[in-house]
Amino acid sequence: MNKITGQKKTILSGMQPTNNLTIGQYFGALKNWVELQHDYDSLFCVVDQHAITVRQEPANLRRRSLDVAAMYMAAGIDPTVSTLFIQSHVPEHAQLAWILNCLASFGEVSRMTQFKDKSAQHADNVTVGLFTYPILMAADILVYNADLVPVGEDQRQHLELTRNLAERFNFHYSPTFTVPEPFIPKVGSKIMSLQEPEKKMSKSDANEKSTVFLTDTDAEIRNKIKRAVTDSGTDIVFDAAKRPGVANLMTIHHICTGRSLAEIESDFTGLGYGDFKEAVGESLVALVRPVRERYDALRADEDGLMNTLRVGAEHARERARNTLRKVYKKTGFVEL
Ligand code: AQP
Repeated sequence: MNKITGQKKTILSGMQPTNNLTIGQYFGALKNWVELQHDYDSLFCVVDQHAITVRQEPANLRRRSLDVAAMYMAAGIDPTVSTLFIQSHVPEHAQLAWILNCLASFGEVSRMTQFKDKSAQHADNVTVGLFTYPILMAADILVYNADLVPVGEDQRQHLELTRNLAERFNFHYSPTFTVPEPFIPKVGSKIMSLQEPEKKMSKSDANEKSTVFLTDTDAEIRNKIKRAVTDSGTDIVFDAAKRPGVANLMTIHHICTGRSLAEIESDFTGLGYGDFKEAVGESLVALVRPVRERYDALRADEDGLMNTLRVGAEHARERARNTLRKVYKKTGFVEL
């Protein structure tokens, strides 16, 4: 029970429509959303306003926002159970973000490691939006008084900032926001690139061989796994520090099959990387194929998708408006 609202606990999460979703997003976040949605009051959004922190082609952004919403449903998000919407349809997120911007210190936001990484990646276009993006993320979460935020490991630091901002507002004004907790899965919270296994798998990676997209065909998946970088060893042993490539493939196989890492080690004793990669490829194909097939059907019905998003946005707005009204009042803005 949430102490402030007195209701079922709330979860909120979102993904950026910067490209098709990968198995990283699926294992690190989406799969958990699907499992949690029945036990929590759940809101899932497509964070298109986050996506424009780096340059986007407008037609691609529009199309990908719908692609991502359809993929949420294909993975198992049920819009009759969860609230599914696009971030820019609920302007209260950006409105709350401004108030939080005025509470956050430059120093604490400067410490965000994702900003350091992304500003190096996009050195020709380091926008103020990229810098303050974690504040908008804090607003996404706090505007619904979310208790729990299911995310991958890379978002832990942003969640900590969100907690600090919630506590600061509650302290300076009066208790208003729920201080959210991260929900980070024990396995799958960081799926690594297939080509550079010391780096996380990322949907914007210029090298498509690094990434398995949920829209990839069976042949593409098998091929990418076959070409995944491993090491000069031969045995299948889990050692994330010394053999990150093999460890990553073992993690993927573990999530797809439910076999423990120890069972996988013993299943492949005496066999080489070739046999192992073939098995990983097949287990991944079996997991991705039904998701991709559902996605193709859902994405083909754009009117149906738009209706779902309209209903979701109306529901989300009503809730966000309530929080923002309280925040404006406590901040000292004149009510009309
Ligand atoms: N490789 C990953 N392993 C586990 N979890 C991951 N997540 C992302 N990549 C992995 C989790 O998925 C959620 C949505 O992330 P996002 O798409 O909003 O943004 P991101 O983390 O910036 O993902 P990318 O792929 O790196 O996107 P681009 O290339 O657009 O920047 C988050 O909960 C994240 O933890």
